[in-house]
Amino acid sequence: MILHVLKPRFHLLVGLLITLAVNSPAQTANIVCPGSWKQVRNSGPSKRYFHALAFEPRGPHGEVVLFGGSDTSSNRFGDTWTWDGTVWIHAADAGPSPRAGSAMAYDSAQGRMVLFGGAGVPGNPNQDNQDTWAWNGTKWTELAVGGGPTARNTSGMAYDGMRKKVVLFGGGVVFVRPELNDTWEWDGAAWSQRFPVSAPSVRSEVGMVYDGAHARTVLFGGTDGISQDFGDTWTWDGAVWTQVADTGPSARRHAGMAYDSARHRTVLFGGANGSTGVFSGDTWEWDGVRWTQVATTGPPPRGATAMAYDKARGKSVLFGGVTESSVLLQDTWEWTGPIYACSSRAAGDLNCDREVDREDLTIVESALGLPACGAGDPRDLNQDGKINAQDAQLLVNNCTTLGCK
Ligand SMILES: [Ca+2]
Ligand SMILES: [Ca+2]
Repeated sequence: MILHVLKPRFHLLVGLLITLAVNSPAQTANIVCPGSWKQVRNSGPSKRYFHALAFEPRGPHGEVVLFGGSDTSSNRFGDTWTWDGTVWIHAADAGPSPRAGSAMAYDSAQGRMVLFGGAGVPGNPNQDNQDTWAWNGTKWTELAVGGGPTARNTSGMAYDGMRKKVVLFGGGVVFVRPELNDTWEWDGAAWSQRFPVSAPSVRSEVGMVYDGAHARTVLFGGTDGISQDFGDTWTWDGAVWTQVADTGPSARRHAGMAYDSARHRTVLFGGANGSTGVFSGDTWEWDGVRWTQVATTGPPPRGATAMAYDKARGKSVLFGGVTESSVLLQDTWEWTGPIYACSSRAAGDLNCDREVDREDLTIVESALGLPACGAGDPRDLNQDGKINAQDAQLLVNNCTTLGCK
């Protein structure tokens, strides 16, 4: 839900814990080199929260796309920005009506960004939208579709690359309770509602990403919009929602969440608990089985933030949000994730999948210029104490698959 209501609450965990069988157990939860946050900008899009953020691969690299959001006086934004790792570019003002809490994901099969819903129509910032839009890198086009999800805001959305579907879950309607827990899929042309036998409880402001290594959409937390925030983790395989954890990050709504496809990790940062009023600044990673807290410091604690993984540069990008004292933010941060231990590691295999390939090269490139974390830093292939271009070249020489260079 868009409106923040802080109320006393009690915590209740529901559901059955089922542990996923994972077929790539070589990467362990032990960290060899810690991750690091870096603030890279404090300008660009105006300060805001409830904005949408997602990565689009385009041209030789690609960029992170930001759309819309709100200030704390319910002034909605309809601007589109792109982040290329160096600068924010104001890319468009035309497009979906100014709004907050849109859901956005990049549809790789169609080669375009897809956006659904959000709160804000001309003259009424609290009316929810039911429209579907596509961003082609230059402009927004409204896709003419009938049916589809009802008008709503703050749904979860992720792109299932294996099944080539945009998955949408739940959300809320301003001033209306309860929140929703319906599951929908967009195939590039039409929305279809799915009717799984079970699903996460009604909620909005979840974190949702697609975990390509496990071929699952991952959903974390959210709020029922009344009295309860959640700390449970679920996965969707296209047919079944399964609760896979009830431990990990504390109960919260609207954390930043992104999937690091090079390191095969879902990254979560911050979020707020509307009942306790606690705003978080912790960083966690999900490996398909369990959550590991990987940082306690970094960006200041915040809620209603957004995060996306920059696949070209191997970093998770965080922008904006709101602090516990209702101060809006416009800072940009990048997370270079930790390196985990492998049960046995071939030189250059940084994500422990027994291949030395483009993913591993991305991991080295994301850390260029950093000092090695120690004598055993697997990114420092020439062991000169620095992660540098020589390491990237050595890794390319070790490549076991085509397309590494
Ligand atoms: Ca690898
Ligand atoms: Ca080196």
